[in-house]
Amino acid sequence: MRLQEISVVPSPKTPGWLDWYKDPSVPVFRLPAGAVDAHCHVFGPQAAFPFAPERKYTPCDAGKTELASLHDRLGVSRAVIVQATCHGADNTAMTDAVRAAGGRARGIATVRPDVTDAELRELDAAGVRGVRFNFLRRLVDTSPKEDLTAIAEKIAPLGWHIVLYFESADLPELEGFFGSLPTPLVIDHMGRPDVTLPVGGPQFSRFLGFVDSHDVWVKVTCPERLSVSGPPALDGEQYAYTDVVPFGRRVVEEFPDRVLWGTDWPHPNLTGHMPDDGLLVDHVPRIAVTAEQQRRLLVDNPMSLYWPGEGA
Ligand code: 0GY
Repeated sequence: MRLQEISVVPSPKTPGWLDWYKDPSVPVFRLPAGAVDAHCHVFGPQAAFPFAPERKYTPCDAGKTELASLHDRLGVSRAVIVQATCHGADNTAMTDAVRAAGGRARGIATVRPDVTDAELRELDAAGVRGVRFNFLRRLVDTSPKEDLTAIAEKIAPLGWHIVLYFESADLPELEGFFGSLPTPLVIDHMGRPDVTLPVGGPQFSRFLGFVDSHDVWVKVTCPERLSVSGPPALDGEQYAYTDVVPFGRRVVEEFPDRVLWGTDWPHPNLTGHMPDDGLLVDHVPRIAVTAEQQRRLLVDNPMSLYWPGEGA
């Protein structure tokens, strides 16, 4: 059989998978010029960039073109595209999207411990500035700590950082390991707090203490993923994700120079509801209440981490 006759049958989406919101509202809050979406993903498209055999879910397609349109609509200028677990350690969909943005995107990769220096240099040239270590068992098979340490030692000389994704309940067990890592750390989604617990309670205080005593940046992202109160009622009366606001605000107030914001588009693995990305932008002034806090969160902080030395 000739190669062009072999057609790859696309995998069906995971049952219950919700596609990204097709017609997001134009946000009421106007993002400042140069705003960065520091946490988003691309999925495929599957025909061009097949998903990894070891993935734990099969998403819908959500490619670089759709991501760029969303950013135009929301008023986002730059993006940090985080390798999604459905692509395993094949970073080609992500690097293709980063390259296509012509210097206005950076990437976070997933690599294996046997990654070579030449491969890392190639990722760096494409715009990658970090790797992600994922500790969510529903997303990945857990990697041995020795493997993660080996990766950390290989990427440190490039000036990259490590993005950590974990559940708040796992922080006590993981924080010693995190503290041993040789690079700056970036924590996804505020370490996924249980927002039914008090913001001043032991769980979130432990997280804030960890941030305070290490070289750590925090993404105040994913109110839609953390919220128990959920999106607004259909009559639009209730503000979306109210229960997450005190957590985001607390982090922004305590660490104004080390917070990052992002959409998390296309919002993997949400089964209850899919957020209107316009509402996620409107969440920003609830947690960063002053113009100064907003400028740091949306522009200055991500610029200094991902585009050091460049003006917005
Ligand atoms: C997120 C969160 C999730 C998924 C992934 O790479 C991924 O598959 O990041 C999740 O399911 O909680 O940051 O997008």
